[in-house]
Amino acid sequence: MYTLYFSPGACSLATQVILRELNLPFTLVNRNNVEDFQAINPVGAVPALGHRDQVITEGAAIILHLLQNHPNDLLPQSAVEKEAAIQQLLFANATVHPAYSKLFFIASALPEGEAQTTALQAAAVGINKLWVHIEHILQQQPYLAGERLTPADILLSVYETWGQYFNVDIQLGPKTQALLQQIRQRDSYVAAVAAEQQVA
Ligand SMILES: N[C@@H](CCC(=O)N[C@@H](CS)C(=O)NCC(=O)O)C(=O)O
Repeated sequence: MYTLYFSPGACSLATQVILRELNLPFTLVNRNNVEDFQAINPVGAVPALGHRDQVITEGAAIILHLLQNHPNDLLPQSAVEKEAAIQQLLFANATVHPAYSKLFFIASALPEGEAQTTALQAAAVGINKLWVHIEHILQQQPYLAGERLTPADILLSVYETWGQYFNVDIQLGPKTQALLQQIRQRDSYVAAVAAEQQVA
């Protein structure tokens, strides 16, 4: 049994979707309900995954732990496809996520006004370049890592929702929009969103 520490709408939503895709039993714990969350993850971030006496942190490491320890269709067996899936997982987690994190940082670090608007727009330019790159990939293949769904697609579906919180113009190409919509309609994604709402 796993324990997933989450924050509503955060990147931990993607971890929960993957737990559900793998049919794994888990308990959801809202980070805000933990008295001393830093004792669980010293850097204070979600996701954190409790398992037996251990806590695993870092979203990509958690996902790889789950995929390597449980049967699944999300991590291909062949070396070439597996490498592509891991590369795109890290592209999503280590490139796209930080690009969106800039928006949150700017909004909290700068007071509302011209400087904040300029900085948010500059961050959005960087994000849009990534979505152009993603659209280019999706014009050639149905999923980010090739012919099948891998965790990168799920991560992007969560990250993209964060743009709505900021007054910035983030543009997605048609293939990207279609893929994200398809993922958000999966039973795992719908159930994960509902479960977050049920845990106060
Ligand atoms: N590199 C970390 C980043 C995690 C991260 O930035 N989580 C955000 C939510 S999406 C968070 O918890 N931010 C609040 C904080 O760091 O205190 C990972 O991939 O797990």
